[in-house]
Amino acid sequence: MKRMVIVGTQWGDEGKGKITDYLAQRADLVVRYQGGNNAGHTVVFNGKKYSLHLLPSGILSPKIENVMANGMVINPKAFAEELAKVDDFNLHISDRAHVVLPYHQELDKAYELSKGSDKIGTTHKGIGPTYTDKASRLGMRISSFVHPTRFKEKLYELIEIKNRELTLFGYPLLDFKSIYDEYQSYAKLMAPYVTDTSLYLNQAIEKDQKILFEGAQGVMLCLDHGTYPFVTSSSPTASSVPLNTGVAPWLIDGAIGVTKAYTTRVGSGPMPSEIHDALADQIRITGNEFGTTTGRPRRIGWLDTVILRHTRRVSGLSYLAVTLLDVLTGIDELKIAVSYDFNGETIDRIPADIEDFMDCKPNYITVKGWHEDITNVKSYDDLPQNTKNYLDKISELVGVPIGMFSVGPDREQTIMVK
Ligand code: 2SA
Ligand code: MG
Repeated sequence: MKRMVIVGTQWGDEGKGKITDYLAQRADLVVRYQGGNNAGHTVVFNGKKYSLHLLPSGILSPKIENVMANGMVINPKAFAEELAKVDDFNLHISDRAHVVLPYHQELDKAYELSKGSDKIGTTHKGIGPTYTDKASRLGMRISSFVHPTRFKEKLYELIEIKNRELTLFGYPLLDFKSIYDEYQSYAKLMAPYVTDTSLYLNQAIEKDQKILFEGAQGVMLCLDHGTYPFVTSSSPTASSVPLNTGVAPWLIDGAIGVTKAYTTRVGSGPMPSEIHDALADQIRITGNEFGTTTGRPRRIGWLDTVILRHTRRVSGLSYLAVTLLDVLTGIDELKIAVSYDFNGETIDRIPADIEDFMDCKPNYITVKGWHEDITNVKSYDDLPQNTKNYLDKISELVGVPIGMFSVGPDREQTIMVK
């Protein structure tokens, strides 16, 4: 399969960066297609740990062409900071992606504050307001941002409008001149990389090149198919790739569903299989479950296959890559959610209304855990029988084969299942 999508099947942080990095060894291009610097992808390269937020996970390899496609929202300041940390890379930025500007971050905070206890728990990176402006036709495309004169004109007009909005929230007014002066330098830095990436991708496809489309966040955070309103403002599904990159749907071969061996969530919103006991703390520490972008502790829960079947339906999944399997070592019994009890009815779907989803209580099955150290296994056959049983059970319940699993952060700890 030449053109595959890496999809987070839960609420993000499934280890997509690690899986992308592993598969990128055999890819020609790595493409980010949605979100912005709300993402946090940890990649270990030559023994050094990198936290990527905006740049695609192939950026550390000089052999790979990296694309930031039209579906992304790009914060120029964050871009400049991240670019300074890498060298010897190939990068192409879509002229149709949208720019995150300082007022987007201010408005992100203002909206959250005004929601009080119902706040989403966003990353405060201005992602929602930038996509809102894109839909309201008040956004700024990268093409205008890097243009020698249009950026100044458009920014001036937009700041006038946005200052009115900030005034309503009692926020200080933004100063056009200082933002323009600062952002102009980022525009100069970005300009050489800007191109029509749909054209570029379609040319790569004509040359039969191998492409990985790297999702950020996870399907449960999808604006359409996730736990609305506790979602991000883009679609992390495989089905969003054609729109967000300008590539025909039938030119994409399949999707790899990256699934954590348990469940985590950062930010507010329901999570039926959440656990709060000492075991949750143990998993959080062992799995280093703290946000890459914000450092927030992640909420912990059992694996929930209602969610994974939902993800399979709404996104499409060819096979699963089960990550962080080693974190479950030493737990006597593992629970897996297989359906929900919803007002006395057993259901296998996610209700659309968040109030109904909050009423869903998971029904679990219990499987035996394992105590053997699995961090050095080199194949599926090397795994203890109970670990194999756990993986087999997940595959059976989700109806998708397990193609890969990982038992640690290093490349050698990601293993293909033959
Ligand atoms: P936003 O900022 O508008 O996208 O927030 C809306 C919701 O989406 C969640 N969200 C995430 N959840 C998990 N991981 C994300 N990326 C970072 C990471 C997060 C971090 O990889 O660790 O460092 O805290 C991510 N990005 C957005 C967010 O929590 C809200 O629930
Ligand atoms: Mg992450």
